[in-house]
Formats: sequence, structure tokens, C-alpha cells
Amino acid sequence: MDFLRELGLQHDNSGAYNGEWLACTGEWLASHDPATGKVIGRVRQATGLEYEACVAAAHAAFLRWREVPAPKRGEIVRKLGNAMREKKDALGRLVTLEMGKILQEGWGEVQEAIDIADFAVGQSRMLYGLALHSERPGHAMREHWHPLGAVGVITAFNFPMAVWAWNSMLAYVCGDPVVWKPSSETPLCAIGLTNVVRPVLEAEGFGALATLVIGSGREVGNRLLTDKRLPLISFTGSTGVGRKVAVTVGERFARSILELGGNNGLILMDDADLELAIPAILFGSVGTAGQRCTTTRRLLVHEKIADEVERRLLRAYEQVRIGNPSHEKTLCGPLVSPSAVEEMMSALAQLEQEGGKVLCGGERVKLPGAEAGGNFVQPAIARAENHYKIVQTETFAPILYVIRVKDFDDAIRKHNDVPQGLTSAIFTLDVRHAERFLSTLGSDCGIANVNIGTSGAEIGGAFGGEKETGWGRESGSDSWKQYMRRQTNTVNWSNALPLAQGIQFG
Ligand code: UN1
Repeated sequence: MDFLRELGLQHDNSGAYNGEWLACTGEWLASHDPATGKVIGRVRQATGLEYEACVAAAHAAFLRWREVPAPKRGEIVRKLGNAMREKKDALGRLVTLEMGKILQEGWGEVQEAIDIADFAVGQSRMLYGLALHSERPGHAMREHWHPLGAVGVITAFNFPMAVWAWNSMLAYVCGDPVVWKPSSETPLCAIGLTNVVRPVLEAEGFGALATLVIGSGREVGNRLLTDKRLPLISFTGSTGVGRKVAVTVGERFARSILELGGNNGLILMDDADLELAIPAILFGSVGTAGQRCTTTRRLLVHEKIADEVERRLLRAYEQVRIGNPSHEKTLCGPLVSPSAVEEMMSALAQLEQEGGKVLCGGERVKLPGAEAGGNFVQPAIARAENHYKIVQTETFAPILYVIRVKDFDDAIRKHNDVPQGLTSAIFTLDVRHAERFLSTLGSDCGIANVNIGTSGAEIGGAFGGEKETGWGRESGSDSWKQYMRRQTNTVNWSNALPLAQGIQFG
């Protein structure tokens, strides 16, 4: 596979980079192709020793990088965007090979990384503070934003490149290096992407901006969380681990950005345009084999149209081609690992125990030519009630729960009655229902859409959730502020010393 060579990947790779690839001393980690189960390559993981060399380098880089003017930092990010653009094809193929999403989505993921680089270049000239009016004569007040420090970024397998880019491109223009701990399921994506950006950074003398440490939670993850040199930890992953991140990072008064589990609902009112809604539901529930944080998991459908919607969805699901994600006609690739398949199976068993009914799918799929393995499943549609324990839980697999609702109020009540709060959508042509859904009385999620599905957000908007999805926002809008520290300044240019609040002292 030429694209592996093009990205500098070998069979055996180092798992730590801090301006140069380090000779790691940890255990070997094998990376598997989820479509065949075959080993793609190996990574020698980092231990505490290499971790230390990485964070020390990132911190030293911070002390120099913070002095580079922000628009100049943006110039370098522009080159990073171009480097990723040039290797978009190879990077997308690597995402597909190692993570299992179909090629269209693999390329889409790299595009998302390029888009946020472009966004960050513009942002580098717009790190705006404020000029304020002082209550005292001859005084000026302002707010100014300063670089924060090296940022720890822990990413999940399902977006093995884009989420690093969301954080890194903004962090760089804000003056912060990044220390990246990727998922152990997708180490080669991290190494390949690092090989694309590192020539640009090394030429500027700033290789350590893209520090990479591949290692276990014990060796690397825990160290990141407690390391005082990292004032911000951005974590994408499960709510269970996120809770630990929040507590550990909070204990040392550092900041965290948490993008945890979603349990995204799509409300289908009886006036919905089904020509739009059905493809949106299909993309939302089957896309990435149901392994997006933004995947549509609950369909809250008005009882008047429920039978018709089920019929149409069953027809659409029948046409879904399951297979090797690098084949052009495939719509649904494999799950990331055999244990993800197990989790899907046990979720469906639990659903039936609770009284739900599987309408289609839910079986393991054995494909010819994938004798060595292949974690393929048939995407499932199941009738369920919103209060079922399994429906209240995020299962990272293509299961769509169909929940019947009586009216708009019933739909909103059920929609919001889950612990998570990432994305949400309503399909309706009634402007009152649409606006109510977006109002304070409507969706309680970080993202709420009208006549668009729950997944596939653009980078320009702030991305993140509420409740057990965690806090903080990544990507667009004013997310950059989290990567900087705010300073309020007061300058007295008069020749008197009046005190605020009119206090007379002495
Ligand atoms: C994720 O699943 O962690 O909105 C991120 C989307 C993508 C990002 C998903 N742009 O579906």
C-alpha cells in the first residue's frame, strides 16, 4: 500500500515524537485493519521516560512560541493546512484502513482538518480583546488574551485526525503547543498525520508543537492529567473516563474541554418532509457504522406517521451495502474492534429483555475474503421506549431506536429525558415547532438543527454538549478563547490616584 509509505509509515514505528522520533522503551502495540483483522503495523509505545522528554520539549517550545506574533503563527498554520491538503488522499485512505470508516468519510475527515486550519489562519488576526470605559478619569481599561501553555489533547478512535486538528490548529494560533495522546485503536493515523505536519514545523524550528505520545492510560494518560505544565486538557471519549478527567484536572485547577458521550435524538413531526428526513436519518444512524458522537440513536417519531416511516426506513436499510470500507459502493464499514461487535449484540439482547423489538439487522456479518476477522454487523432498527435503560445509554454501534410520540410536547419531553446532551434535530415545516425546538423550552443539547440530521456538523460552529456530554466547545465560533488566558488591564494615565468605588483612603 503506497499511501502508507507516502505517510512515512513502516511496519515498526516509534510511538513518541517531540521534534524528532524517539527510541521508545514501552510495549509493542499492534494496529489491526477492522475489515480483515490483519495487523497493519506495530508501534513501540512510550513509557514515563519518553513522556517526560515529550512534555519537557513541548513546554520549552511554548516559551519560544508564545513570543511569535499571532499572525506569524497563523502563517505557519496556513502551511500546515496546505501540507494536509497535499496529502488528503493518502491520509483519508489511512483513516479508512485503520479506523474502518468508508473512504468518502475518510476524506471528509481530512477535509475537516484542512477546514479548521483555514479557519485558524483567519482567527490568528482576530484574537480580539476589548477596550473598556473606566469609571475613573484618566484611566484606560482593556482585556487582552495571552497564550496559555502546552495543551494535552486526548482523542478517540472514531475521528483519529480531525479532532486533533480542531484542537491543534486553534492552539497553535493561540500560542500553545500540543501534546497528543491518540486512541490505542488508531496509532498509525496519529503517526501518519504527524509525519505530514512535522516537516513544516521542523523547518520553523518548532517540531515540538506537534508532540505525540502513544501509550497506555497508565503510562501516559494519567501523567497528562496531573501534569502542571499542561494548563488545559482536551478529552474526547466516554462519559466514564471523562468523569475521571474532569475531577483529576479540576483538582489542580487546570481547565478541561470534554466531548463525551452523545445520545442524539431526531424528532420527526407529522408534517416532516420525508424526502429529506429519511436520507438524513440513514446518514445519521448508519454513517461511520454508528460510531460518531453525533450518530442519530433515537428517532422520536409522531405516531401518525410512524408506520410509514418504519416502512421507508426498512426499505432504505435493505439497500445499505456492508463491506470493505475502501470499496466505492460500500455504505457501512466494520466496527472498530471485536469487542465493539460484542457490545452491540449485548445492547440488542438487553433491549429485547426490556420489551423492545428489533425490526431489522443486528446480526454479525461474515464477508467472503475476510476470513481472518472483520467486525461487520447489519445495522439495526428497533422499536423501543425512551425510558429503557439501554436507550438511556450510548452504545457505539449502528442501532436506531424508534420511539413513538403523541405530539410536540411529548417529543420534547422524551427527547430531553436522557443523561447526555450533544446533538439534536427536528424535521418539521411548522415554524412554531421549529423555533420552539431551538428556544429555551426546546432541545437541551449543545447543537440543535432543523431539517438537518444530528451528525455532520461544519467546523465553523462551536462543537460540544451539555449534561453528561461534558463541557467546553471545540472547533469554530469563539472556541479559541479556551486556549488562551484572559488578562484585564487598567492603565492610569492621569496624575492623580482615584480609587474605584469612590473610596477615600487616608
Ligand atoms: C465525533 O463524533 O467525535 O459533526 C465528532 C460530526 C463531525 C464530527 C463528529 N463533524 O459528525
